Amino acid sequence: MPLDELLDAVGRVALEIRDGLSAHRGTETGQENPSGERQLAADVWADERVRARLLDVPGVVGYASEERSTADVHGEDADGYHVAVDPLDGSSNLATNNPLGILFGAYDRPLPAAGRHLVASGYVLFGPLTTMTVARDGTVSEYLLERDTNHTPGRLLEQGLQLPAEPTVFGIGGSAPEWQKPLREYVRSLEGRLKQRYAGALVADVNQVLGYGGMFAYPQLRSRPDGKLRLLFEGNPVAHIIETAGGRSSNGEQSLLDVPAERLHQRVPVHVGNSELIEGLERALAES
Ligand code: AFP
Repeated sequence: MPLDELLDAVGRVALEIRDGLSAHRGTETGQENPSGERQLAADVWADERVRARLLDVPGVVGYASEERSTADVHGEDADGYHVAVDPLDGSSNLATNNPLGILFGAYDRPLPAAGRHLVASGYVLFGPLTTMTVARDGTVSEYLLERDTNHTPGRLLEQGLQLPAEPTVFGIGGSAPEWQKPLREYVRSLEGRLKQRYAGALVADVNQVLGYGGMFAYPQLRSRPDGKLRLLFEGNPVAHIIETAGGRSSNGEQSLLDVPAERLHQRVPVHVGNSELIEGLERALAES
């Protein structure tokens, strides 16, 4: 099945990238990506690798990434999977050897497209273990990625992952003085009940929400009314994973999966986690 082949290809290229990280550490390109952020040599290298491997998969006809300004569509026929990738999510963590990973979503139509058109999404986490978490067919599964294994896309660690009912952690990007006042007050109401933990890489911050229950947000900031994260490459895949695991996502008003996608590199405020926390946050923002 093409989707299985796509996931298998993500797993294989992830191991190549993990092996090449130390060689690409610390090198600047002096360039910016299409969102105007500093581009590291590791970002460009990972993007080339992932693009080549994924466009080789039968059934994958389009590739878009945070690192290139336009989508790459192969052939005349637009039917097939259009893959949106953050090839090295959290790459600034490479300098300090903190966790980072790969984020991806496979859409059934040309990009940009809304998250409702995702047929699968997932992330690879380069942590103490290299794991791949995938949402497809209404189920979230976690795989261990290892070399020399017969398992594809990896050794199954868990199937049917659901957010724990009792949340324990939260992490919020940006600095508190930059948040809207209702968000600051909402966060204050969580303190004491939840523990604050923030990795600075979306894959790691979402992974801990999936494991412990809680909330992650990269909200609207005074200096960035649309937040920092990109809808196609970051917001949609994590929303799809968290919603499939029984949680909720929001741009502050509605599910991220319903946010119309107008531009490839469009930013969006991201809030994901246990339903009661995201509903509480939406209420707090609406009352402002
Ligand atoms: P980098 O890829 O530049 O490290 O950015 C990572 C990221 O896009 C996302 O993975 C994090 O959630 C967010 O930015 C962290 O941003 P701050 O550095 O502002 O905390």
